[in-house]
Amino acid sequence: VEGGDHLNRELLYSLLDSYLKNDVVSIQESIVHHVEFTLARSRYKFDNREAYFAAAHSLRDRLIERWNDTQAWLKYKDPKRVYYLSMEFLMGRTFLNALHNLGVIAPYQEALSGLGYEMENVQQAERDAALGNGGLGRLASCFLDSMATLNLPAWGYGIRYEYGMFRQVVSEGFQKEQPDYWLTFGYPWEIERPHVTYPVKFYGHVSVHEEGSDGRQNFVWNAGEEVTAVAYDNPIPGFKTPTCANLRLWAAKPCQEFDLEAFNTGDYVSSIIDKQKAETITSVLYPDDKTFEGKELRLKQQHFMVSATLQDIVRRYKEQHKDFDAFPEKVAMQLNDTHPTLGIPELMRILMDENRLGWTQSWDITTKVFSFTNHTVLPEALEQWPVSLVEKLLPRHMQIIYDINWRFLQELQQNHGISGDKLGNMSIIVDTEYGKMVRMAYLALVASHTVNGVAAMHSKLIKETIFKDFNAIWPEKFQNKTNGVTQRRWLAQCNPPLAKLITDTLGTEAWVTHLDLLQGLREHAEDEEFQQKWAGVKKEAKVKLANMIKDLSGDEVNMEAIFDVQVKRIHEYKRQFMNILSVVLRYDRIKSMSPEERKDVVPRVVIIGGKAAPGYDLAKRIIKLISAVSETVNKDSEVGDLLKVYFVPDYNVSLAEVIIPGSDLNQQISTAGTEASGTSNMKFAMNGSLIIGTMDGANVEIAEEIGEENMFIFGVDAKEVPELREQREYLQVDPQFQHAVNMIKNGHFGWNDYFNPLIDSVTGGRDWYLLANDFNSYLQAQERVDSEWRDKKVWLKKSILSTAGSGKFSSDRTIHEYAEDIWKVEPQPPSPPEGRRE
Ligand code: AZC
Repeated sequence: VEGGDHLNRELLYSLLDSYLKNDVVSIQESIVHHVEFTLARSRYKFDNREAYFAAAHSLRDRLIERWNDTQAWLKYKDPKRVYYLSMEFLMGRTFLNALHNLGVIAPYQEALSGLGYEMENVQQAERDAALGNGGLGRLASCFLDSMATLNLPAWGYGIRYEYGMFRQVVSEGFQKEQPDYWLTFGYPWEIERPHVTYPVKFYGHVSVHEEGSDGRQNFVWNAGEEVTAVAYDNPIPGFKTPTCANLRLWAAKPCQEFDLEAFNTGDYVSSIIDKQKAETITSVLYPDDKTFEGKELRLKQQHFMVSATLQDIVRRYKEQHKDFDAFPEKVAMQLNDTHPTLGIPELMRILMDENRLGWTQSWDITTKVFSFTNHTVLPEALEQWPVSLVEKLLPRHMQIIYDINWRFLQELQQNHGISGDKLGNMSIIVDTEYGKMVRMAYLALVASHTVNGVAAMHSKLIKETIFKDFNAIWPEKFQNKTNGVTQRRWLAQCNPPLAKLITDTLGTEAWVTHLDLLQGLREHAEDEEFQQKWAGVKKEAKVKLANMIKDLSGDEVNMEAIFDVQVKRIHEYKRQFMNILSVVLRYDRIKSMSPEERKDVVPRVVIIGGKAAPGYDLAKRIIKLISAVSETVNKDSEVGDLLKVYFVPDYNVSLAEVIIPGSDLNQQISTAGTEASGTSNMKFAMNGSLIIGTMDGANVEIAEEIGEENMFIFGVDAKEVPELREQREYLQVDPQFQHAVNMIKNGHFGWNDYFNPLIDSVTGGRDWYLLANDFNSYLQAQERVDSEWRDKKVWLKKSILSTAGSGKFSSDRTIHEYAEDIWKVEPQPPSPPEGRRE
């Protein structure tokens, strides 16, 4: 269907009626068709993996119908669109999600089983798309699901890394990183767009030309290197809506025409090999989520992503508009942290140098389209690129950044009376011991109309700390958008028994798009019959998790135990070390008990998982410590079933989908003021797992919703943290903390020398994250956990209330707020012409 003025709506909707049929036989036909013609295998003999690929292709066909119609519809309507720019999308698997959102799980299940395949086994053949590190990347993926479900005219833009997040192997307790070459057997969910390509330039120099009668200066960037960006589209189906959004990921390919010269020097083979270097730009995801590393390749990746994206957005706009006047009414761009901030000078460059707009108009447009999200206050994560590097790689962008800064500093002086040190403190460019640096967060702030934090407490903190001076001059720029997660993946798909119980109890499935309805579970929280059903559902999920542990360790775990889970990236501020110290004490306490006393111990299965950044030495030692404690504890026959500890290797989205539903208790124990939001806390709460945690990030708002009395809150307040850090050296160390530390130091779990740096990091007046300080309060919270577990009714009530109170934490709510308060975009449900359909 051609877009524009001549789109025939009648035709569009007759196409909707002619969509591929979803009856079992049609699905079987399409699967078998793909076995034969896409995979070129025999339709009489194919294995689970081939069944997966064929089923995926048949589903992909159905996604493409929706994708094409949604995009044609948007082209016809030409509404304001929002583009979510992110260096990471942690998608996980797609098969079940697409089946669920299209409402075709049952017919596919039947179709597959009719052909002799178990849906469960077929699903397992899919590899995770792990193009992200952790919270920030997974949030982007949850947002895509919500944007599609809310029928927003939205696209995600990112990079198609060939190697995603590394595979973590734990060998003798040590983390080893293995490459995740996830595209080996092809990725059926992407659509290659060989015709959607853009040149992306690097290096070289800028020349100035006087042009026209007014003597206007024109800047021409003569690049030293050019690569081609090729688009790969990933359809993002909304839940039970024809809307299918798009995630466009860019891959780098060598550029055909560029430096033909090199080929004439005689060294043909070297020239080819040189060209291959282009592809390295999109070869690997940087696996560090919180420490900034000023690597040139990373800067190249960032520019590559935003340059291709902006060219694409501008091209789409220009297809339907003759000048740039309406650009801010048609385009909103969200920067997911500062990683895509180079989009700002790139848009300025495109407008000024390629479209001949003046500075004032270009700046006016730029500041109306960008908004930016900050995801952390940890200073080591803040991006600062050396001016010398930016200058070398992107000479024109560096000039533009200087200009932006110059004008900004003028404004500070003239309109805000700022001078001296304060002026220097706010400058985008700063002189440091390593030379001049570009502070990317400041650049993002100056050019964005809005900046937001990701939970109420975090949004308040950024105004008081890292962006204090900016808040003083532009308070209206600052907003909060508390994170959320998609209940489609994190409840409906990953926990079908619980989803069914909720639907049966509420008498409606509407919570799948209106999560607030979960409130309706509150009135059943103390109903004994309902509690029994709830317990049954939790048991089913625990069995799945127990099976996973069995596969991992060979152990049959005690189903009566509390399944106590901490899964997230390994980081000092997240305090996995504090968790394991309390496990050490628990172990020691059980050991010192008489057999009679042991009868009263509440059994625990402690499950910890997460990846350490490959260069993060202390985090790697924490993994080894968990493994060492696990080894000693699990084989101690005196302790037996009362305590087990497991480190789950290679924690990822698919494992999370098993671990989260199966947990009774989850740990969200970061030092107050360090975890911007957290999002697993929301997923756990939705699945009826109780939180033991600090008043940090979104835990604060979760406590408001489900009630502090239904969580196990402990630890100091964020307000107290700065002062406590000052006093660290002089504080009395908790004796139990000292005891646990000593056990490790004295070699109780072996490897004592190896753990010294870890111990040093929390003793002798260091302890930046205040483990010793919070330890006693943490142990008391753990005591409360045990005592409340003993009373099954109390626990079940709290579990039900956790789910009932998690309605606020749907990414649908978050995205709705972004759309209304920041992007000003409206839902565009593909709607039929008057009088047709429904
Ligand atoms: C994370 C935050 O640490 C986490 O608290 C938050 O829930 C998540 O973003 C989503 O907002 N941050 C990151 O993963 N990375 C960076 C650079 O902050």
